[in-house]
Amino acid sequence: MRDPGSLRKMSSGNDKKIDDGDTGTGVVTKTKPKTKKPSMWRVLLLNDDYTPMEFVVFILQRFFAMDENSAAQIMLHVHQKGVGNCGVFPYEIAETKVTQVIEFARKNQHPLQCTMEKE
Ligand code: TYC
Repeated sequence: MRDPGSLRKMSSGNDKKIDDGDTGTGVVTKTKPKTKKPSMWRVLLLNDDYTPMEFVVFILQRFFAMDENSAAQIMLHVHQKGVGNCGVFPYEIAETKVTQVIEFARKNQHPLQCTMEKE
């Protein structure tokens, strides 16, 4: 006898149910999801000897939505260790932030460098 209810219980999510007749059993095949979650990218700030500390704190507040304390903490970390994490974003957002930071630094004649790496 047909029992569509049991077919429903056999599968989930991405399963395709193929009714193979009237036996009440089904063949379940897996299909790959057609969308992938975007890979995430870490935006990094690099230390240099010339960019003023206050400018770096301002950058972190303006482009990474940090409060002044978090921004100062990250800035000091970069100052001491040479590199620091500003946040992790989907590729295009990370790329935009890197561009904005570098452009803003250049406009203010600071050599600040910002880059990104796959998480
Ligand atoms: N090292 C800089 C100074 O002493 C400060 C600085 C911090 C520069 C972080 C860049 O990403 C940076 N003025």
